[in-house]
Amino acid sequence: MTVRFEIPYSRYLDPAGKAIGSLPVFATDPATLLALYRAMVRTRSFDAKAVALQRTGRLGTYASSLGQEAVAVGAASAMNPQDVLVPSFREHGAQLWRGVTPLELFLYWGGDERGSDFKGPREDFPICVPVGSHAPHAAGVALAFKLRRQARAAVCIFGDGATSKGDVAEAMNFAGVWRLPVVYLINNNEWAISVPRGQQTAAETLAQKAIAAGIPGEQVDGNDVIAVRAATEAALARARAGEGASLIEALSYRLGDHTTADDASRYRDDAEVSRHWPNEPLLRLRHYLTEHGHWTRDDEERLLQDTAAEIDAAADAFLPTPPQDPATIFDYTYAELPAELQRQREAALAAADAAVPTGEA
Ligand SMILES: Cc1ncc(C[n+]2csc(CCOP(=O)(O)OP(=O)(O)O)c2C)c(N)n1
Ligand SMILES: [Mg+2]
Repeated sequence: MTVRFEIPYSRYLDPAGKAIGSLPVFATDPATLLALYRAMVRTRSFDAKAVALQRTGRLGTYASSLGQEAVAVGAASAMNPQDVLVPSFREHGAQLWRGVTPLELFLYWGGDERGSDFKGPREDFPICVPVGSHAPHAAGVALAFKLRRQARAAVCIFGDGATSKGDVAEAMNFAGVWRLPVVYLINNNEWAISVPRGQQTAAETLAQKAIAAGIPGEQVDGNDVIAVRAATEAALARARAGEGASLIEALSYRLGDHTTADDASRYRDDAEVSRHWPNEPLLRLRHYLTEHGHWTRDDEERLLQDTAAEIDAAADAFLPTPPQDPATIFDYTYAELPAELQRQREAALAAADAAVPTGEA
């Protein structure tokens, strides 16, 4: 018997902001589209400020999401508040949409554990820097929802590079067998630091990795926030209906460096980046909104001013925050600290006490 599979692809707005066919119901409400646009602009504004703070020595290494705002915002906007976001390190747009504050994100990227103690989405997971290691955590969250018979789902976002990790394959396999309410979303930004998508895997699509796990897999235009949201909504509806896990591959592009510790010009052609700028996600939604009479130049000016003021105020609140006690790096992983770590914690405290103040030097 021959078995055939296919990987569908969807897009609603082309790069010029023209609708291709009919839009999903949520996208026929201008207020919804305006909220998505504002959230993407707010994310870009946050990214710009974070990079500026790092460049002036006031923030740790930072991973900008420039050009990939639609992936994060599209996904988060499809979620219910009681769902759980399990992000990696480039989903600021999703976290901000969910109610994580710019101040919390600055604290986190400034190395302060309090930045992960979200006052808003209490059950959302903290940022996961180890590539792909949060995919099994998301399956665990989904298993808990299933055992408790709750109509909730987990949304786990990771990059193209993460799809080569065993953790991701194992998590999807497990989620497939147990029909878990989890949505795995790939932000395929075509690069994993200096490894291009073509060298990441010989597979024609990343979405087809779903086939081996026995879950639906699809591709969407990741620069079209409508397409990302529509696909995530459908996957979440399946999850809540007991139909199990899904994999969505959002095709986007990393317009910036990998992080502030990277210089992409050493391995990537500027011409390639320039070719991708016209596809970026804010532009096409702005074109669409302007074309349909929902957005003006004044609206744009006001939004840029308002978001800059909000982000600047968060930075002003972050900068004078006194650093945490160094011993706190031991405090948030274990309910009861193992003896060896307890010993290290005491040594860290003693070293901090012994440190001679260096004054203004
Ligand atoms: C387990 C692990 N190995 C290596 C790294 C170093 N590292 C950080 S990001 C990254 C590439 C990730 O690429 P991708 O999954 O495409 O995500 P992107 O950074 O493009 O968003 C690597 C190798 C890490 N953080 N964790
Ligand atoms: Mg990548």
